[in-house]
Amino acid sequence: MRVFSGIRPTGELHIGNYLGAIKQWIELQEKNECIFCIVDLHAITTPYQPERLQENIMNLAIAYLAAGLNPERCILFVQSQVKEHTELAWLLGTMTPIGELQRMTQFKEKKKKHPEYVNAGLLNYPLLMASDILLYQTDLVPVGKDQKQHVELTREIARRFNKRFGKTFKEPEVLLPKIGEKIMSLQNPKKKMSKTDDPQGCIELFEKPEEIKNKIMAAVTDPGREIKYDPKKKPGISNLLTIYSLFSGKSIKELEGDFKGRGYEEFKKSLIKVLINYLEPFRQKRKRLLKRETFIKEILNQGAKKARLIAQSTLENVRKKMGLI
Ligand code: ATP
Ligand code: LTN
Repeated sequence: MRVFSGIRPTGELHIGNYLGAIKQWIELQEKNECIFCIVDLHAITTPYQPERLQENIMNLAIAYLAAGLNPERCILFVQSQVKEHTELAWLLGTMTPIGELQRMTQFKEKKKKHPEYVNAGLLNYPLLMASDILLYQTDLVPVGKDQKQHVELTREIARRFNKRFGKTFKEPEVLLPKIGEKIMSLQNPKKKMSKTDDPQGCIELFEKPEEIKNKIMAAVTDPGREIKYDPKKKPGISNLLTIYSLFSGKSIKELEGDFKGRGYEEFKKSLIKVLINYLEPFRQKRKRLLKRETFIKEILNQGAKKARLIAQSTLENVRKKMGLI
């Protein structure tokens, strides 16, 4: 199977990004043909600092490697290094009704959040994402739940194109994790954990042990003291149980049994230990990678070369079908 996914270089990764996306990627790379992208052209659709963009790109590349992506088993590259992405996005835009873009939840949310910065790129964001996916004839797109709608739109775009111009694109499937498709903020368990929204509600992938401790101890819990999974009545504890389960490999049922009658504080202290132990190797690996800039740039350049070959072949076919050659 061909697998494609990407993350925007907009800041430090958090455990929501890891559990929703990267953890699946690491497993998928063993048995599939995987392509993972740093989507810098998507990152500039929301307010950003140009002088920090290159640093964010490098940091995300380091995060991918530190979390376990293996450049010998997958293609890693930066979106803007493969020009075919923007060309295909333009072509797909000429056959996508504006209404379909305007009704995307992410567009509506970002519009509300940055009313001063509602640019055409933000509206066209899903076209570029569809182009990322379709250029590589992708079978599977492993993402968190918030991105499901974009993948569904991508399928619709592929179907419409194939119907009008003849079979050109594969229709990709979204792949959501069985649990952890939406990790919630520690400060507001009704909102998703987000790297640009609230840093206090996020545990970063490379967070210092001391900070992990502070943030978990300060995490919002619910009335009562029972450790029970019930997302409606106990969203705070249910979110922490999900996180605990995914990082420890124990089922939620098992954890409910283990912590029966033991209260929130004891549960949180145990979760802190689990998180610190799991994330420590990532921190160590990142430290080593920080000193290897040339090596990382070389991985990204090689990745872009390989990606370009696939992208060029799809784009040439698209241009032909649309009457451009
Ligand atoms: P931003 O705050 O910049 O919008 P983000 O934290 O929402 O960023 P993205 O770069 O949009 O993260 O997402 C990268 C990947 O992580 C996507 O596959 C997305 O679905 C997944 N993801 C993001 N947040 C969560 C979350 N809270 N739970 C599960 N998966 C998530
Ligand atoms: N929109 C996604 C990032 C993204 C992506 C993609 C994910 C851009 N292109 C292609 C999967 C496949 C997000 O997480 N915000």
